[in-house]
Amino acid sequence: MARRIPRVGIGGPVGSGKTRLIEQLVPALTRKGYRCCIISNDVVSKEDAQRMQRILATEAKLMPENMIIGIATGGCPHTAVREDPSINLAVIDEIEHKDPTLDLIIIESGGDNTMTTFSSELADYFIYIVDVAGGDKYPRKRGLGIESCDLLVINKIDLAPHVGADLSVMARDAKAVRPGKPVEFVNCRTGDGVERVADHLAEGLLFDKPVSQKRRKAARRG
Ligand SMILES: Nc1nc2c(ncn2[C@@H]2O[C@H](COP(=O)(O)OP(=O)(O)OP(=O)(O)O)[C@@H](O)[C@H]2O)c(=O)[nH]1
Ligand SMILES: [Mg+2]
Repeated sequence: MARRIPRVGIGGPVGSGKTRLIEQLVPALTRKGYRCCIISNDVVSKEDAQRMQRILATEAKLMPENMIIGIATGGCPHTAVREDPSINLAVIDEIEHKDPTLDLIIIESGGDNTMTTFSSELADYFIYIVDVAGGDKYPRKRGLGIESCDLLVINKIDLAPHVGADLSVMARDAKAVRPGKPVEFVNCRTGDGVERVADHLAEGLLFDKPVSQKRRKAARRG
């Protein structure tokens, strides 16, 4: 049996910044020595996967293009990552056989409502991302995603003054609805705060041990 590569699921409402977060997260994780693969789910298109292939593979050369896979789920976005994750699991099975030394598989869910969660069969760590443009009421209005995720990411903080969102209210409410669980404020256009998201992954899922790096060093030693 192939080794189970750690997996992080990223969910959130349509347009909250899931793809931009991955575009910033992969360089941050690469700097820490981790090698990643991406699966991007969407309902009908593969636009996000194609964008990331261009930005992360062709331009930044951080990973091979075939390590960024688009899935057009053709139905309800959370079904493909929770009720019936079989398409995603089949793709992961292929990846685990192709390159078992990868450190992390990042799975983007299609944009959905506030009730998105991932099947534990599919993801080991769950990031839920919302943006401030929906208003500072978001955290206190709750929802399965916000309450159950391992890390809540609040994106587009640059837009807060333009939409009258008070970040301190969001921080206070997030703390109240997710006692003891982390929240990070980020700007995924500039990358501000994304290093801290990478730190959470390193500490909470990858345990600061880049498997690929250790194996590469061992291979060099002979
Ligand atoms: N101003 C600002 N815009 C952002 C930020 N993050 C993302 N965006 C913009 O928001 C839009 C949506 O971002 P995406 O990353 O595509 O969002 P998504 O959640 O992947 O969207 P779907 O996959 O379609 O649900 C894009 O036009 C981004 O450029 C941010 O921090 N600030
Ligand atoms: Mg996207």
